[in-house]
Amino acid sequence: MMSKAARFRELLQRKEIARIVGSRDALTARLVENAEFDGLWASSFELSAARGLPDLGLLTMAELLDASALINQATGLPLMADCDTGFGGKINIIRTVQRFEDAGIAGVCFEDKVFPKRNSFLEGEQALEDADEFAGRIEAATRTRRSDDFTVVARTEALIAGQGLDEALRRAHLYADAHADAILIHSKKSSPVEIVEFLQAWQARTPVVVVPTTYPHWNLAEAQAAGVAMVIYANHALRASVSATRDVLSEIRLHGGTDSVEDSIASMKELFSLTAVAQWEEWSA
Ligand code: SPV
Ligand code: MG
Repeated sequence: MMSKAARFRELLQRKEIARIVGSRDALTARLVENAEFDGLWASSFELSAARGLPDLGLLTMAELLDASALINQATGLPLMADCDTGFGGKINIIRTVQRFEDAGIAGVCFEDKVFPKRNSFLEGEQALEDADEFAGRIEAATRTRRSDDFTVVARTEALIAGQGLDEALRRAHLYADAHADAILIHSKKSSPVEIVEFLQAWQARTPVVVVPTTYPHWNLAEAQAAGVAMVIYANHALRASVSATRDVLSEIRLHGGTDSVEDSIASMKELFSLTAVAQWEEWSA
């Protein structure tokens, strides 16, 4: 059987665009698998939010690893971990790759911002790391992995930082020279125009990953035609949970009971199934 890392690499390289989904816990990962997506994203935003924290580089490497390993073990889907800026300098990136590969994670993504990074959609300054320094870290990451299948994605935040297409391309080429397997190009524009310009100039030098949070009307077929290899639906499961939980709690409070929400929330039977109780009962027999 192919390893998860090999399957993730295949997702990036196949003709058909791949779709992975932010999953903050094992249960969400099971829902993602049941909905037949291709893989999982351990999102720094979602994992921070689930702990009541902002996405400001507060999670430690050990916290992200612990969460990623639990999510990874819950399904057969390959998982890419969002390792932010890599928790420090080059040696921290090296240890991060060692630990995540050992945990059976399929790949990691590092972004070229200064630690502690700020979520890409926050207003205010987005400070970029020196491009050569970051390329050196990516080179170290790719040298460290034991299996060639373990994927290292380099994410450039040049567009997020308002530095324009030329700087995004300069950085992406440096990271590809440093053997990044794919480039994640992020944008906070409400249209994919700067992503499309990037893809046209990039000429498929490596697979390209995008996070279409702010340009949701760009559909999968259009993204594939423009040359995207993988999309990340980074925060939709969390946002769906927040709105559903908020609405159900307010309904219960308003009606003084749970009768009116009973039909709209997942049944206990569904939860038993998602937690594989039948399998565990069989093992305990
Ligand atoms: C995440 O999901 O943590 C990401 C994507 O890195 S974004 O929130 O858009 O920065
Ligand atoms: Mg993140």
